[in-house]
Amino acid sequence: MNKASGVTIGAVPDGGALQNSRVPLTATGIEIRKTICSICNPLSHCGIDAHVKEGVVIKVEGSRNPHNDGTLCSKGAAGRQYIYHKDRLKTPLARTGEKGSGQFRPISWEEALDIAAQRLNGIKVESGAESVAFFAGYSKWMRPFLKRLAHSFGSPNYCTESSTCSSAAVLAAKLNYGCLAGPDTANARCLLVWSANPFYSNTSMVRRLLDAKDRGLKIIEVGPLLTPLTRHADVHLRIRPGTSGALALCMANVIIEEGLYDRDFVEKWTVGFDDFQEYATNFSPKRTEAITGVPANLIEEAARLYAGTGPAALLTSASPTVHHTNGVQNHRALTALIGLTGNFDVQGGNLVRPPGYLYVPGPPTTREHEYEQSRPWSEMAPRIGVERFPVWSRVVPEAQAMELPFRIGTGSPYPVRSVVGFGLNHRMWPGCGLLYERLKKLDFFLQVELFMTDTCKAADLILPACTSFERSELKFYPEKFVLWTTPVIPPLGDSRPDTEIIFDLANRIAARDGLLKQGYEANVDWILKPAGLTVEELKQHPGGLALKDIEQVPFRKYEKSGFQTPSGKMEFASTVLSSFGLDPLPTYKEPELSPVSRPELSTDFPLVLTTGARLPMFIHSRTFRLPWTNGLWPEPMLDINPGDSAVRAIAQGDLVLLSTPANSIRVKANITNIVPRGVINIYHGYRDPEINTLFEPDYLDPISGFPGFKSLLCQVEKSIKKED
Ligand SMILES: Nc1nc2c(c(=O)[nH]1)N[C@H]1C(S)=C(S)[C@@H](COP(=O)(O)OP(=O)(O)OC[C@H]3O[C@@H](n4cnc5c(=O)[nH]c(N)nc54)[C@H](O)[C@@H]3O)O[C@H]1N2
Ligand SMILES: Nc1nc2c(c(=O)[nH]1)N[C@H]1C(S)=C(S)[C@@H](COP(=O)(O)OP(=O)(O)OC[C@H]3O[C@@H](n4cnc5c(=O)[nH]c(N)nc54)[C@H](O)[C@@H]3O)O[C@H]1N2
Ligand code: SF4
Ligand SMILES: [Mo]
Repeated sequence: MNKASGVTIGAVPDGGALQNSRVPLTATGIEIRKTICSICNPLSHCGIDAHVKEGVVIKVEGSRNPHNDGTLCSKGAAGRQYIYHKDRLKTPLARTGEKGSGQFRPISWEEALDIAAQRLNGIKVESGAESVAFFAGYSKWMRPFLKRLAHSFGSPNYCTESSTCSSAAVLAAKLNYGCLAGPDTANARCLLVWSANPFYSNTSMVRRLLDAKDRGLKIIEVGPLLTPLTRHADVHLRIRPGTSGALALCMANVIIEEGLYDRDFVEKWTVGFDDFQEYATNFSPKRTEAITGVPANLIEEAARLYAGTGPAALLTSASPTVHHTNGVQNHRALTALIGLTGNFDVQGGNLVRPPGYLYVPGPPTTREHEYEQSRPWSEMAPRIGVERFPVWSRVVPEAQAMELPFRIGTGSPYPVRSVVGFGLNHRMWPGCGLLYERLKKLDFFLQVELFMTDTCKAADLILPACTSFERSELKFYPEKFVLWTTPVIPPLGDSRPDTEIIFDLANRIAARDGLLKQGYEANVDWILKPAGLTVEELKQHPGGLALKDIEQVPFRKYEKSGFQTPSGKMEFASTVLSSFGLDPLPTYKEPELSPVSRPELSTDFPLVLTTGARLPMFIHSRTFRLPWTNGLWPEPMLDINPGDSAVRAIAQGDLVLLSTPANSIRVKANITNIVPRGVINIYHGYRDPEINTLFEPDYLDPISGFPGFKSLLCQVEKSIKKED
């Protein structure tokens, strides 16, 4: 056992690699090496025991650590197909043909980095550093370093995939409380799951959830779809997509009317309650049933259960409540329930935890955020998105990437001439064809990727990145242990870790940043300083270090330090929104395209479309190319309720035409009760057809800039032949 300054550390309990394996190791020359799977999100990143022979991964198994306890999901189990896929990029490539033609020539790293430096520094001299935007796709591990590189280069325009994920929910929570507060499921008596399906999206959470259920946890699920969670839920509120705000206001109304709210907290620690209370009276259970489709008695039951079974926690997700043109206000309305019922920062409610590292909440504290921003905003040009989404720019320390397609190719207020993308996938954007066309117009598009994707074809220069098996990274786990991985195999071909590319670029385009000059490990040490950990020390423990004796974070911290909002209190009426001339209350507005807001469209588009619900074997655009995962769900299909298919004479597997006001695609129909009547569900990430062509590129929430991926109008018709 070791004592670092912040925490006590010890080896992570491990079932033992040898025990785990059925392979006779010494006789075969097979070694088991520890790494992590980073195919999906940072709350997962399961530990892997990689069986390696002669530099090749021949098998993967889940590490028996406290996080994934020997398990892997279908995506992780297909890890070898991911690492060794034929589309892996293995050498730097320079464009030779027309943009988009896919014609490139292999070049050396030296030449590639020189080209990058010459172009980026040239554009900076001609048009200012802000003309270069830096972007990180779904991968998070390189983000702190990329952000620092962008700011040290002088550009405020660091942006990420979080322009469509998570940040809007964080923004909403910050407007209300000044910070996020996550559910304390282990100690809650009631869990209100507002649109999350951890069975598919966060599998390592599920064991803990089911354990809590066994202990008597009451579960309320909100969401239009039937999910594996539904059978464990005591109440399921099956709302029409995009109406969360109305449902939450109605629950608040019931809770206030029945005196189930926490008067003391509300009086001492909130502002705007009277206006909120009055506004919520517009949402009677009957009227809300008409808006949301949820029976009035179920809404009342859920409100009483949540407010009456304290402590109660609220579990939300990164996207379904905020993938709407009314997303931020919806999310504000539903997170307001936490304070209203006195469940804020109390045991078994929603806890404020110190920020962890890379989206994993909890101690120990690091200097990640201090590290990232090497230059204050005031010393840089205004960020992309600041004019259209000023609230975003006030609260979220990034540029809003949904504005990129509109800003490239215009000179106002300054030109955006270059993009440096780390895993930029244009198909993530609504109306994604526009961004692709704009990327082709850039003076210089540099893309760092694992695979030769469609987006790569628009690039001038492509640099090959490697997978988590081939690199070193720092990983904290919610189960209070930390890992520093070392490569289990050498990078494939000439590929390199993203961080190596970032630090090599830094030497050429941000040479004045003394810290970046010191290299990757020194920078991680700098970030880790407050935790009392070092890379060197972590290297000695490939299975991970348990972080023990971490100081218990106190509850009700606001009693000492207030809330980090302008008023110092929880804000039912947001000071920030009102300062931008926006409605301070979490008012409910219909989605821009809904049967209520656009009744004139209802003949042509009578159904509501929700897109992108998660499937267990896929993650975004990543695992469709793997035979094992693809074999589990080989064909893109839309989900349609039997009632809606019957009136259209659609049979299971029929080819149908799915149309929205923006576009139409052809796809097969899957008839299922997973979707309620009047709602169509389609999964995202397939390449053909690409569902993000069904949206206009500016179908965005005016507060956050998030796309309305989960509420749109559509029609489904039987498609007789391909040409009709
Ligand atoms: N296997 C897998 N796991 C993933 C991902 C993946 O692609 N594949 N993606 C990761 C990422 S980036 C994210 S953001 C998360 C998302 O993770 P989750 O949010 O847990 O998953 P979803 O399936 O998108 O949505 C969950 C539920 O939200 C409900 N819902 C849909 N529309 C609405 C609505 O309008 N209002 C309300 N209240 N509910 C609605 C649906 O009932 C749906 O079942 O998953 C992460 N994990
Ligand atoms: N219609 C619809 N669209 C959606 C959504 C939806 O629900 N509906 N969900 C949205 C949400 S919540 C999200 S999070 C986004 C996700 O959107 P994306 O960012 O597009 O997600 P991915 O396809 O996982 O990753 C992008 C690219 O990163 C590359 N990559 C993977 N690992 C690495 C690495 O280590 N280094 C580098 N340099 N590249 C790497 C992958 O090969 C891939 O091409 O999609 C959004 N789009
Ligand atoms: S893809 Fe699966 S195995 Fe890999 S980290 Fe996510 S849940 Fe774990
Ligand atoms: Mo996401």
